[in-house]
Amino acid sequence: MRTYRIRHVLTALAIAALLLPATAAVDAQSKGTIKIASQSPLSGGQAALGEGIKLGAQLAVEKLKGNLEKMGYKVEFVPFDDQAKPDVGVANAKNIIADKDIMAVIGHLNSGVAIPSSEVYKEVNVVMVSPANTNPVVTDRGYPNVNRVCGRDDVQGVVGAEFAHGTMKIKSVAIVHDKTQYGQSIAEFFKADAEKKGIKVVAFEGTEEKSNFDPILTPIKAKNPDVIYFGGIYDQGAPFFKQAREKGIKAKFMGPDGMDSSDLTKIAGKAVVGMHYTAAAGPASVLPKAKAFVDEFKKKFGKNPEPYAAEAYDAATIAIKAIEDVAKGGKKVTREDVSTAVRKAKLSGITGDIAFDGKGDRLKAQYFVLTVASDDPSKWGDNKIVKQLTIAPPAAKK
Ligand code: ABU
Repeated sequence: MRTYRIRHVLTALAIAALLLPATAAVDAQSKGTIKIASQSPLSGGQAALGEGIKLGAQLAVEKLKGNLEKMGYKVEFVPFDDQAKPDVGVANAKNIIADKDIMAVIGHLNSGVAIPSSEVYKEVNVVMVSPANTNPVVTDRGYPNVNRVCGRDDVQGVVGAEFAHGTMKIKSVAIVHDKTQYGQSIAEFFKADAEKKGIKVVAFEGTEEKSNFDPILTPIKAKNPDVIYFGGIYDQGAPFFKQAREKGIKAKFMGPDGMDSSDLTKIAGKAVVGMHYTAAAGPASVLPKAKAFVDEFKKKFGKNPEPYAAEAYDAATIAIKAIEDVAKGGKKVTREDVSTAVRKAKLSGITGDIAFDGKGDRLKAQYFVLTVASDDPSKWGDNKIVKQLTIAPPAAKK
């Protein structure tokens, strides 16, 4: 009788032991998987900024996924490498929309990649929150699923021209761009406003050349402009400026936020010390609420966050909170509902207050003019802010 009882109890305990963990596991993931993707260049010459975007988004997902997990979701972060190439971004975007668990994309770095990729996201309403894409077309298409937490080039170009005219007092400029949707467009915005202010544009030229800039620099040297402005990204701008100095060109150097990476000084060294560049987002080192982020980023990844990493953190935070809001209602989480929730989101983020207008532009974006302070890449965060502005996006054209 006693043996029977013991056996009975042991059997019951064994069944409970088998059932309990299984039940707990089902509870933790019973609602399925939610994935948040990033797209940015993780290989090639622009990987410094692209990796920063990935890591900023990853940090936010890791820190903030707890509430969704408590609700029964498994949360995953899935980074994609767009290689700064439009065709690769679009191919990744097709894979992203095919994975029905992906509810949001944080990206891209390059507007020329974000614009065609977001045409794909739009097909199924996957929300994109961009940390870095500044070309006006990104949001001017009026897509309900496309948003950005950074500023716009039609404002950034004017901020640069205003600084060149009002502060630097320049009389002439040579403008070179990289022929991309971003680089050519920011160069055109800068040019239009510089001309309006009476600055003489002595050259305006596009190039895809990456290493030998002599054919472009020789005629520019002959024209002896006060400033050379490069509309593009640092991986091309850095060797361009380095060769300009090596050639004995005395002009001051300027560029847009595409120059905003520690790799600019890693490649160009002393040639770019003292150059001015505009930024369409705040340097994390001077954002009061980003201090904990900077410390945590350094501790976890062993390096400083590159520009746009903090914006990627905020972009991912908005996406996670929007998913949470949809899930809280007890409804099935759909891409459409997440997209709607992101557009209505209000976040007191590490880069400041974020809310979007009807087109997905940040209501009050920050713009900066900075001066490169040192040829030491580890001191990129110490670049001097010489101008700081908060500007609303231009009103939508009717
Ligand atoms: N805005 C910096 C990255 C360049 C781009 O928007 O294409």
